[in-house]
Amino acid sequence: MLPVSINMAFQTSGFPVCKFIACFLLALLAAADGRDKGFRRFSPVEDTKQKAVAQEQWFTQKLDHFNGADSREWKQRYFVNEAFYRPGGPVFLMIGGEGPANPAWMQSGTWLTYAEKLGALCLMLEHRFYGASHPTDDLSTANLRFLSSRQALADLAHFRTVTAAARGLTNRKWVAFGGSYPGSLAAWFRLKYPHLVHASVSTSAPVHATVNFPEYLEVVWRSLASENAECPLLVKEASDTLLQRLNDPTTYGNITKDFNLCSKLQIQTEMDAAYFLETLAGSFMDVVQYNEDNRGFEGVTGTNITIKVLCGVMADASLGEPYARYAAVARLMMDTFSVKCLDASYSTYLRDMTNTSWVGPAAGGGRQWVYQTCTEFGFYQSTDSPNQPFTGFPLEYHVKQCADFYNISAEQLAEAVAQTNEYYGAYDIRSSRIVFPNGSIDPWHALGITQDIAPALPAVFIKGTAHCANMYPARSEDLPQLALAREHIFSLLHQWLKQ
Ligand SMILES: *[C@@H]1O[C@H](CO)[C@@H](O)[C@H](O)[C@H]1NC(C)=O
Ligand SMILES: *[C@@H]1O[C@H](CO)[C@@H](O)[C@H](O)[C@H]1NC(C)=O
Ligand SMILES: *[C@@H]1O[C@H](CO)[C@@H](O)[C@H](O)[C@H]1NC(C)=O
Ligand SMILES: *[C@@H]1O[C@H](CO)[C@@H](O)[C@H](O)[C@H]1NC(C)=O
Ligand SMILES: CC(=O)N[C@H]1CO[C@H](CO)[C@@H](O)[C@@H]1O
Repeated sequence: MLPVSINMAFQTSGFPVCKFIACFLLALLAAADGRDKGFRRFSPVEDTKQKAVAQEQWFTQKLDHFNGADSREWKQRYFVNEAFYRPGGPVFLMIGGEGPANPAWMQSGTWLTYAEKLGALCLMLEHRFYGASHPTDDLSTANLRFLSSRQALADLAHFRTVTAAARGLTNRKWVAFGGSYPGSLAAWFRLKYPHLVHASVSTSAPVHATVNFPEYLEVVWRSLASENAECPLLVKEASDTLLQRLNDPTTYGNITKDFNLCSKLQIQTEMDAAYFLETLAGSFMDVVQYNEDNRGFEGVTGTNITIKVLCGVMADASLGEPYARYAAVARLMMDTFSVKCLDASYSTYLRDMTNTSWVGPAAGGGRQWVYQTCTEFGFYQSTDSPNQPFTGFPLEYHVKQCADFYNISAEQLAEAVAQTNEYYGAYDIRSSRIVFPNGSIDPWHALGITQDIAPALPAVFIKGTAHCANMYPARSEDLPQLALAREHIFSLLHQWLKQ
């Protein structure tokens, strides 16, 4: 899944499969547990119960697929579920993303119900540089040059080829699955390696790279408004008030108290203000992105905090002016995640994001994913549009992080993003047997395939659902259109496997 926003404050969501984090929770968790455990929720794999069920296995992988003279190797983690396999059946490959691969997906999830019906062998490969898949000694910027979607696709191709030969599955039909960034990888795997992948389910996939992504917060506005038209207006009023107060240092004592900050608010640069404002906005971004998704099985907590709950707080006049209600939302998030106080300092974030150790505070995925945004995708959820509810974290704030963390300039970033679209085709992807589900509430649909490109490249529109909703296990309270979407995707797979 794609992070809601990148700053560390928000990176929590334990979605190995569907992530795209928000930062708020990360900040919260970091504050609660000390920096070294800040990414705790990135590591649900540590759950011993899950470990017993889905045994981890290791695959010898090349460090650099694009340099025949470099023979260095490393071990990549993967998981296997053979329970549904019937001889002659297809092979399903779940693609890992920008966090640890979570073995919960080897026990639940819609893809397994498809596997059961189709007799598929199920595999999940962790993405290089995330989780326990460490290709290099550390996360230095020099080493991160081996982190890219192209290297990841080549990992998948090599894994697919060698595993198929070893298990006698070379002539089986392989189907790739992924949600969010791995959803894009699923589509691109089929695009670039059509001889290895028969079909792909590319859920909530942002296939179009873009440096600036103000549309994200425009969808947040619409998703909040779909609950209550006043809701985004109240959020806007609150964030404008807060921005004004940031210009007046005499208010900092009150702000520190209102938002339960760990230490007295200090605003020395525009980066400090932007980081603080983004951290607070992140709670809304996170909640909207995952609204009512059935994520509990992944070990995610706080799933009962929905758009309805946040808009309920924003509408509660008994709490005071909108600014006070906004502060109440931040405290509700802290209570929900048992966090004592909020650490929203850019200098702490900078220190964490430049720590290159595998046990460092941002090694759960933050340092790696932001590197990928700076060198491949952009996706910066800026406040540059007038039609969104927040204030104060413009594109420049995001772009400056590329320079601060990795010495990557704005020009390099722009060129890299253009190259990504040139290489994969963005919205003009041409292939076949790829289905693109998208959810109308999910802000990431703004960069996804939302119209059928061709009969063999269909979009599946799910009105009212959030990020990757169709991948989570079905439950009785699911919207009827979500249940229909799952069936529709199944019938496409069923049909494509006969081709
Ligand atoms: C801080 O909050 C108190 C209580 O709400 C208020 O009386 C006071 O004027 C505020 N101080 C500033 C500088 O805004
Ligand atoms: C969410 O669930 C937790 C734990 O079950 C509960 O303590 C909390 O009050 C709930 N919050 C809301 C807003 O429903
Ligand atoms: C990086 O993080 C680790 C774990 O928190 C810490 O022990 C180490 O001192 C940090 N390194 C630097 C350079 O700050
Ligand atoms: C940053 O990059 C520029 C060129 O892209 C280079 O000249 C400079 O030495 C780099 N700075 C550091 C600290 O690596
Ligand atoms: C929100 C969104 O963009 N939905 C689109 C998803 O795809 C269908 C096509 O199947 C479009 O009709 C929707 O507009």
